[in-house]
Amino acid sequence: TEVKITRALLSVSDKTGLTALGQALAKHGVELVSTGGTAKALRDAGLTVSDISDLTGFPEMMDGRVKTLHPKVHGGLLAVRDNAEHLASMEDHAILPIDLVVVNLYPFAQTVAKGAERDEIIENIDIGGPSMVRSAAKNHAHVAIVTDPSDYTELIAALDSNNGATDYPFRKRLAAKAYSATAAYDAMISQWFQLSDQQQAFPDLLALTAVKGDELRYGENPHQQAALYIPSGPHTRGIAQAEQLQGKALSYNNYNDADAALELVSEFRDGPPTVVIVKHANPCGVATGETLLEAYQAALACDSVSAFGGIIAVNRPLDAATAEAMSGIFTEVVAAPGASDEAKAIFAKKKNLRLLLTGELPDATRPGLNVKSIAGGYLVQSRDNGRITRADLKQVTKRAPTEQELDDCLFAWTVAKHVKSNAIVYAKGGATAGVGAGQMNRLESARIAAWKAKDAAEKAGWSEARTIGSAVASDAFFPFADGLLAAVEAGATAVIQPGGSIRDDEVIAAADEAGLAMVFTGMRHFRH
Ligand code: 93A
Repeated sequence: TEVKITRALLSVSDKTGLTALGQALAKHGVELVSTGGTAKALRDAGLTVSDISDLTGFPEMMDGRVKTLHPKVHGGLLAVRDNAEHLASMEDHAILPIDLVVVNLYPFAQTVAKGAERDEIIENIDIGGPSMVRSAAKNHAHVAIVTDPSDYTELIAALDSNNGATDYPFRKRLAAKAYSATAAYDAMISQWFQLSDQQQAFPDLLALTAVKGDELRYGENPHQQAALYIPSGPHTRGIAQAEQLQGKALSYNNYNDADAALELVSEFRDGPPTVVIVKHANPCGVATGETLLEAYQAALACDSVSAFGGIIAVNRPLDAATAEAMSGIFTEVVAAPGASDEAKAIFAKKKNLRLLLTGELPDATRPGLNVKSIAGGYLVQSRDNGRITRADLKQVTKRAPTEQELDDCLFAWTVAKHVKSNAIVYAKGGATAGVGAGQMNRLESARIAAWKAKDAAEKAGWSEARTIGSAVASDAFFPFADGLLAAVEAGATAVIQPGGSIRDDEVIAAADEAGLAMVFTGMRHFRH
């Protein structure tokens, strides 16, 4: 079962570890044959290599589409070495045996993930590579096939301990891995082809083939089982990839809440210091400030009761003063792009707090997908990456909003996008004043948000609720004037909402009557 390697064909896109492997093979007297880029890399490292075109007698042609697709290659891979007829054919056609193939394929998934044009993606469908992999793996009785650079070390060790030969069990294992690699590669390509032209703009769909990662202690409730799955295809770096510095493993609910917090704070990636506090996947306090500490204090003041046991995300590396302030109440998770050594030391004393370092925050405007399971199927939609700027706003009331009102409108709108519908958010001075989430009618969300703001003012000892002089955002249009009137009653002076109700005229009239400034966004942000 031992096969001494005399000739190896190397053709790799990922050139990791190639030189060391080439040197090891040369040491065992193996003749190296390679395709263009691989041959160049080996030669640059001082190794002797023959070109595939010398072996086939054909030039590499058609932009490299035809390089190794030739009977001299596939005959050399597929010939059964103890079959007289096969040997005669080799003799007749001057086909040389190839005993080792080292191939990794054109980076199809990476090309999709980087958002390449269609033509470039198509060009990255490897044909010759998988063909060689499959030929060599079929003939594993005689040929070794290596498809993963992380197997080079084992191959080199095997050759060193075996006088330049491979044994059957090793070749069989490599063959199994090789077919897995080509199967996964083709599955990925097939998935991409199944997407509509429009969907192909969302490479995350390829991520639907996820692999099981950590088992979670339980699901949303203790009687439910749960696990975290990480996409095998290209995907965004998110909360699932964050580095956990301390504390016990995250639970299902922790992941869900930390994701909500990170997604919202990412809206402020290029903004001033911002802090988001989340409970049950809804923000209960969001604020910007001159410093993170200031932002944290303002976010906490919005709803200090709900913030207990909350999940915090910030858009700046954590500093000591903010970490110290956060240590004041029980917090489940803090997610930050980074943290100073002092901040880490402060949190190290809070054994139950989980500190997650995310690195650079994700781009909130990236394309992507949301997947939700329903009985018997999945609902898949592009993620809500819609964003409104000042230029998109349409003034619909007689009074125009002031600069401060406009800022507060846009801030409240951004937060409302991340609040479960029906969502009503009051904001003032770059901080939420009251959040009404998840009610079955808009009026109730408006009332709850106002009531919470009043409660917060009492707790903080302020003379009045921060809804006085605030801007209010509604994630969808006000179907009647009543929701808007509740906001007037709470003291809001500016309103931001999508517009588009058949009763817009009534709502605008009520706003004018109350002296409000109202702008329409023309975009809705339902979230369920
Ligand atoms: O375009 S191909 O499908 N046609 C071929 O005949 C062929 N032979 C090898 N792609 C082909 N390859 C691939 O080229 C290999 O799978 C490998 O990924 C890549 C190595 O090219 P180079 O050595 O020029 O960097």
